[in-house]
Amino acid sequence: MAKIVILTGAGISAESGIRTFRASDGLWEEHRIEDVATPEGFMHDPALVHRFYNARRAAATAAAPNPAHTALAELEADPGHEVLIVTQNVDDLHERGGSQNVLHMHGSLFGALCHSCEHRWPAPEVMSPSDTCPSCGAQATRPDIVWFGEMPYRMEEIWHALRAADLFVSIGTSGNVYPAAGFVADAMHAGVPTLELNLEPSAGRSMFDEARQGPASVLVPEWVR
Ligand code: BJW
Repeated sequence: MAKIVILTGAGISAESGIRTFRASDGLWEEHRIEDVATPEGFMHDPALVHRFYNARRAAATAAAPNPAHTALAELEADPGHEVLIVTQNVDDLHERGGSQNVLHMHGSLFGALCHSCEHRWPAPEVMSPSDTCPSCGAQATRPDIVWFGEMPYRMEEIWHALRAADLFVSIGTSGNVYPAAGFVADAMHAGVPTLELNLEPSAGRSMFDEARQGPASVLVPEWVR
């Protein structure tokens, strides 16, 4: 059975109407990374950070999976393949598209985390700085999101899967944020073939064995079927 590790980024959800980060109309055009995507930004102005993630949670809830998400679910359902989706995305469109083996390395909009006792629970639609942790009662709740300077989730598991893979595929990511941007090099060093599917060449394009350019809703179903 072929083991396929698939890294996805904001580009796979773009055609579902979810904004990417680094495009000219991307989220980082309107928001300073330091303000909304670092622990320091959260300590400085938790209300601002909650507003940013509340708006993105609402946008993700209103969005629907596109043909790229559903094609990956079809691939996973094929008994000839063992598929692991490692997503940098904090939306739930892979799951709603039918994928089951999904690892959210940068966390989820739909999770809340207590930074006092590290308890996790489903996030309410709207979070605010006055929310209290259902476990310890502290007024120390934050979205369960991996910010800059924090360790992405389940890295050992990801590296292990990468080394054991028969194919590594990267979809809809600019290759600017580590450690995900380093997965192509990790795969290459392990002798795993690599493929990129992206609207434009990523920062790591030259390391991929093959790269195809175009919208994910076209490229991914074409590759899967
Ligand atoms: C389409 C499309 C369509 C559009 N079809 N495609 C120097 C060297 C190495 C590392 C560092 C360094 N300095 C600092 C660091 C560390 C830092 C980092 O990488 N910084 C860089 C800026 C240099 N990384 C971290 O801090 C990470 N933690 C860490 O490193 O811990 C230590 C560690 C040590 C050792 C091992 C392991 C760890 C944490 C990073 C957390 C990232 N957080 C964010 C925000 C939180 C989540 C959220 O709010 O959603 O995650 S940043 C943001 O970028 C978000 C994304 O997941 C991430 C990646 O973005 P993505 O998905 O690639 O989106 P875009 O917009 O960049 O690209 C979209 C792409 O899609 C484009 O290419 C388009 O062409 C394409 N596209 N439409 C197909 N229709």
